Order: sequence, then structure tokens, then C-alpha cells
Amino acid sequence: MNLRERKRSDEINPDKDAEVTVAGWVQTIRKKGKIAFILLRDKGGIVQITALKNEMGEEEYNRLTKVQRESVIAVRGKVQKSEYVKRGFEILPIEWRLLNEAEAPLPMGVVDKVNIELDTRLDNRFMDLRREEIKAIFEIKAIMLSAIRRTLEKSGFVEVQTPKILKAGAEGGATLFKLDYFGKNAYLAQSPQLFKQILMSTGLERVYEIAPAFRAELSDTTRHLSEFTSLDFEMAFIESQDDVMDMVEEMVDSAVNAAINEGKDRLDMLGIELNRPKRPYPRLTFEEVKRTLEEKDKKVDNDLDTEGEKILGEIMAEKGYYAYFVVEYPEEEKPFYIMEKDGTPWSYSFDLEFKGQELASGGQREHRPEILMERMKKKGLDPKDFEFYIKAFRYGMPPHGGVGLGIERLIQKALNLENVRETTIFPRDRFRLVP
Ligand code: AMO
Repeated sequence: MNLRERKRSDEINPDKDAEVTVAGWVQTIRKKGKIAFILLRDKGGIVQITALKNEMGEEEYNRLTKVQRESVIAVRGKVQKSEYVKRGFEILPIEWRLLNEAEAPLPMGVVDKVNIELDTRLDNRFMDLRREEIKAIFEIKAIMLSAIRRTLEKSGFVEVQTPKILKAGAEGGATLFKLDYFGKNAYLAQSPQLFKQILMSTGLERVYEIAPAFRAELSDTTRHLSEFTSLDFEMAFIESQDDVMDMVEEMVDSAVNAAINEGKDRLDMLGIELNRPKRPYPRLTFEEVKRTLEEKDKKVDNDLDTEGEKILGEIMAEKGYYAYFVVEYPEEEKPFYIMEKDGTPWSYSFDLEFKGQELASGGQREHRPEILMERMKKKGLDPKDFEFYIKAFRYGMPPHGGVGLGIERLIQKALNLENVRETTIFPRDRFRLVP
């Protein structure tokens, strides 16, 4: 038997294949007198191995039927059509090999329909991912990421990589992870913000990055990770932040559309009805949102809290919108790199809200170095720490804007998952560093 001759269960054609080699995980073994039915699972699904004691000989039959569940085996056998089997055929073993025996008991079940705690699942993620409905989440995530890449590339964006070990953070001191860098202080990147902006002065014009971002989030919520995948893009020569929002909308729409079309079988299996959010995504000013929420007795200060976002989500859903932008936040609330709306307390900023949760933030950037430094000071930052960044603004920096979008949150909301950890294979949070 040779594994190179192996066929995946979904590649076998009972009209053409007389004999095949299959390999996978032993899901269940059901014995019935002198016959045993082994359900073997591989990437293509399940294939039934039907072992006959009389054909195999007692010793081989006993050896095969005693294999622990979830062991990995390979079987070469005869393909026999059968109307009793879902796939329409079964395999009668000629020879078989135990490739890796599973220990018993298993750390968690793979097929049992019992509800398993998320923590147990994450502790045993390699087993958890053997379940189709869990694998499907990551297959859909890959489909959506691929669509995002296609859409951005079609629009002239160049994929870049920026450093993750930094001298200064851009998103506030509270969530910085500090590390020892050859005796000096350094930080893990909270975002590629400063670098994607520096690149706007180079002539690349449109760049994007899909990479990990690190935040020392102390709060233990269902939407915060210490390490998440940030989709960032930045575009030069914008007329206003509307140009950025147009691109965000197109990108999110293409991702959802790809999930619906290319991930249809998986969405069906998960029982999820995913619809493309109605376009154009409404753009509501923060002032407007504040007024609407206060009419509902929800007090709003300078930002939307989780409850405010949720109520707004419900109001918008009633109107048939589940993706919308909130624009022009108070400049006080927004980072130094965001452009102020001259002579007003507002800023050229936006958040993309999706089913009542923030998915992305962005805006037009302050590209005039003098004003940029003023804003830094106003935020209690020392421009000297950002000299490497400000320098790029002094020798020809076009007006520009961009966005940062949390990929895990996008998947969480698209698939209606309760916890963002479900969308990360090996999530990191305050309490989890392994696996
Ligand atoms: P912001 O800090 O709002 O903006 O982050 C952008 C998006 O990243 C996601 N996100 C997170 N996802 C999971 N866990 C976290 N701890 C977490 N923190 C953030 C959210 C959020 O909307 N530099 C700006 C973006 C820009 O202006 O281009 C930034 O980082 O979905």
C-alpha cells in the first residue's frame, strides 16, 4: 500500500474505481456479528469501510475493529456500490495500516452532539477543528480574505509588510505590549498606522496589509483579542474621507458576497443565512447618532459605548441596514493622525458598524506636519518620539486616508458567532497563551 496512491473520499468514483487506497481518522466502528462498519473521515467527508470477518481472517478483523476512535489508518480495498451508504459505495478492505493510534479516552468528542465549553475546545483545538462545522468557519474566513485581496488589488493597492516591533505605538499607551529589545524598550505593533502613512509619501499611492496587530486588552470581552488580524489600507490623493468609505464598502461587500457564493455549502451546513448588507451603507454623523440615541434615553458622551452601538444596530436593522458608517466623531476622541474638521469640535473620521458592532475605523489623515505636531502635543505625545514618522510629511506628502478593519470581528458578525475567539484558530487573550 502506498499513500501516494491515496484518494480523498470525495474523489472516488464507484463507476471507475475498482480498487482504492483511502486514509483518514476512524470516526466510529460499529460491529454487527461478523461484519463491522468503520466510518473513516478525511478532508472530503466520510467513507464507509465494511470489514467482513470471513474475508479478512479473524486476526486482521479483530485488529482493525479494536482500533481506538480518532486513530489514523490507511486502507486499500475494493470499491463496492451500495444503496445503504450515503456516498453510494463502501470499501471492502484488502489490506490496512495503522498510521497512528489515538489514546483513549479522547480529550473531547468529535462527533458527539453534546455542548462543549469554548475553553475545552480551545485547549484541544486540533480535535475541535476535526469537526466540520468548526473547520467551515476558517474556510469561510479564507474565502473572505481572498476576496478582500482581489478587490483591493483590482483597485490598484499593493500588498506591503510593515514591522511589528516598534519604538513607539500609535494607538495609545494603555494597550501597548512592552518588550525588551536588546536592552532597549520596544513595543509590539498595535497597528501599522504610522508605516502605512509614511508609505503615502513614496508614490506607491495605495497600499494594504493583512497582518497581526497586538493589543494588551485588559478587558475580557467577546470582541477583544490580544492578537488580531488587522486589514489596513491607505490611499493617497483623496478628495475627502468619502473616498475611503467607498473603498471600504466595496471591499466588505465583496467579502460577504464571496462567502455567500463560494462558501454556500458551508453556510448551509452551519445553518447561517448571510445576506449582503443593503448599499450604499448609510453615513450618519456622530451628532445625528447622539441625538437619535438620546431620544431613546441612551446617554452618549464623546463616543459610542457597547450599549449605544447595540441600540443603534437595532434602529438601523429596523430600516433594513446592518452595515453603516458613523462619521465625524469628536476630534477629542480620535487619535492624533486624524484630520480635524476645521473650526468645529468634529473630525474627518469614521467607524464602520456591522450588526451593532464596530468593525473598522478610519478617516482622512492630517498631512500637514505643523498641524500634525500640534495634534500630537494636544494628545500628550512628544513629537520627538515620532520624528521618523513626521519626517515623511516634510518632503512632499499628499492628502491621504485609510482604514483598519478587524478581520476576526468581520467573520464573527458575518457568521453570527457569539465570541470573537471562535474565529481565531489559536486565540490570544489575557488568560490564554497556549496552544
Ligand atoms: P482601531 O484601534 O479602531 O483603529 O482598530 C481598528 C479595528 O481593529 C479591530 N480591533 C480589534 N479586534 C479584535 N481585538 C481587539 N483587541 C481589537 N482592537 C481593534 C476592530 C477595530 O475597528 N489605526 C487605526 C485604523 C485606521 O485609522 O486606519 C486603528 O487601529 O475591528
